Amino acid sequence: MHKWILTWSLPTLFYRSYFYIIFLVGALSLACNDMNPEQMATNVNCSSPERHTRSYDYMEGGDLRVRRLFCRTQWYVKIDKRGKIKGGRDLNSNYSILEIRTVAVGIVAIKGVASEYFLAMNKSGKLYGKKVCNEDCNFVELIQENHYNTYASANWTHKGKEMYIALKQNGAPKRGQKTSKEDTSSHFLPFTIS
Ligand SMILES: *[C@@H]1O[C@H](CO)[C@@H](O)[C@H](O)[C@H]1NC(C)=O
Ligand SMILES: *[C@@H]1O[C@H](CO)[C@@H](O)[C@H](O)[C@H]1NC(C)=O
Ligand SMILES: *[C@@H]1O[C@H](CO)[C@@H](O)[C@H](O)[C@H]1NC(C)=O
Ligand SMILES: CC(=O)N[C@H]1CO[C@H](CO)[C@@H](O)[C@@H]1O
Repeated sequence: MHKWILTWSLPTLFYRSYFYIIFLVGALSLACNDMNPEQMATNVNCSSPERHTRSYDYMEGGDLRVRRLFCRTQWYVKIDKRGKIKGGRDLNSNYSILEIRTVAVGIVAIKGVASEYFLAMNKSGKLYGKKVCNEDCNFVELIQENHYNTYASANWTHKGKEMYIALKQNGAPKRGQKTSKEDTSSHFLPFTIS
């Protein structure tokens, strides 16, 4: 896979085309050529980064970034020790330190470093922590025109609409069905850990 193909195609990455791009990668990859695009998106084993070490370093930090995700509603995404997802403001808390791993082109898995829970969204749009990563843990990461990142479930939609990771004004996670990419509660900045 030549790097220029990725850098060329990523700026034009739309919601509807990411499966196509995954298919393109899948078709070129021996390891995955027996999978259809949806399986590529969902059958990602997040605990074995070796499978996806091809160079997807189009985003700062490459395959694995350790970040705090700061929501435009002024909360950090926090995964507490029992795997509960909520907004936090305490910068001394390790529960808001997240590993953002690229698991396929444009798709990430987000893991709380201290809790060791993955951030997951179920079919109903509920955010929860999951010890063993499955398709609920895969999110499509996009940089929006306003320079904020959005994270839409790679597996679930609601009535054909994407469901986003979002934190409400009070810090509570927002139901996926009620989110949109325009809503400030779904806009995030990935901050490096100082
Ligand atoms: C994921 O990969 C790890 C390490 O290669 C392996 O131990 C584990 O069983 C795999 N899990 C699944 C669900 O395939
Ligand atoms: C946070 O992580 C640092 C470095 O791993 C560790 O020294 C510190 O004790 C942790 N703090 C808490 C509150 O867990
Ligand atoms: C999603 O999680 C919520 C809260 O745990 C639960 O009530 C709901 O049944 C779950 N939905 C699915 C489809 O698993
Ligand atoms: C759109 C999509 O990929 N949906 C899949 C989500 O995960 C479930 C359970 O593995 C599949 O049945 C869906 O097809």
